[in-house]
Amino acid sequence: MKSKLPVLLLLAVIALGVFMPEALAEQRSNNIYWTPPVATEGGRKTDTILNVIFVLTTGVFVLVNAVYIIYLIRYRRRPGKKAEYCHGNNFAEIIWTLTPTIIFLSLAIWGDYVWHELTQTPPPEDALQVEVVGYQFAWDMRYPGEDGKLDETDLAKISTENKFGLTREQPDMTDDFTSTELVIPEGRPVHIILRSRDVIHSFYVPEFRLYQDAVPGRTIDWVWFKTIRPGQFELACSQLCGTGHYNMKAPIRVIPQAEFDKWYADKVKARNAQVAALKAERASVASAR
Ligand SMILES: [Cu+2]
Repeated sequence: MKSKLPVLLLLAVIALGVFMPEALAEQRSNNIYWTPPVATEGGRKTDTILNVIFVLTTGVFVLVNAVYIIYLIRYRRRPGKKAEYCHGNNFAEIIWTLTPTIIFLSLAIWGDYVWHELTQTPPPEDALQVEVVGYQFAWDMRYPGEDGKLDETDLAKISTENKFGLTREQPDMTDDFTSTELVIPEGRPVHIILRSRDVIHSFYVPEFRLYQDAVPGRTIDWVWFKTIRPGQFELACSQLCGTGHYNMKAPIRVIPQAEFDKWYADKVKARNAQVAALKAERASVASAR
């Protein structure tokens, strides 16, 4: 008797796919069988490759199976029909070897070109620099303050008092401000300086088609992207980094430039006030001595 196990397994897998999509993708209510709508220029390029490969493989799949089924029926064993011997066809063999070779090579070259473009091209001059630091179990963003650039850091200087490892003499006097959400002006290149304070984390935003590990002891400075639409996204750590990993996330807000400018100005103002208060406090302590 034939075992029914493979059939039962197949049915179970199909049932999982049909009845459980909500459980697997609780954030998404539509289009759950495809990638989430893209939100960056680079992501569009990645998607084009993905779509072309998908169409290509679907076409080949249908074609191969159609030929297979046609031949099965047409050349099946029938009474009175004798099998014919065929040694092969050199021309046909050259064609079906060359065609996939050319397709595979083109895909590899194209993919490599886009990969190079997305990861090896330096960010544009006008890119907004934001440092994103992962730690167990949250994200810290550091934005350049009034002077327009991020203060220098040294990984060896990271401590509880100096959590970004700033090299300046009084790290708490930095003009840079921090944020627990990643706020991005729409359409402007954003250059992410990625670091980790403890273990390996991962900067993963599906809508940006962006995935990069943050490795302790390293400063990763090649991630940059340009958004193409406003929206609310989520930065979720994508490397199992400990017990709180499931909750290691930060909101991402892509907003129009004007709205961003206002948010930014408010943050700079608040930071400057903090630094001024700190300065005054220090001065009064010094004069009391
Ligand atoms: Cu993590």
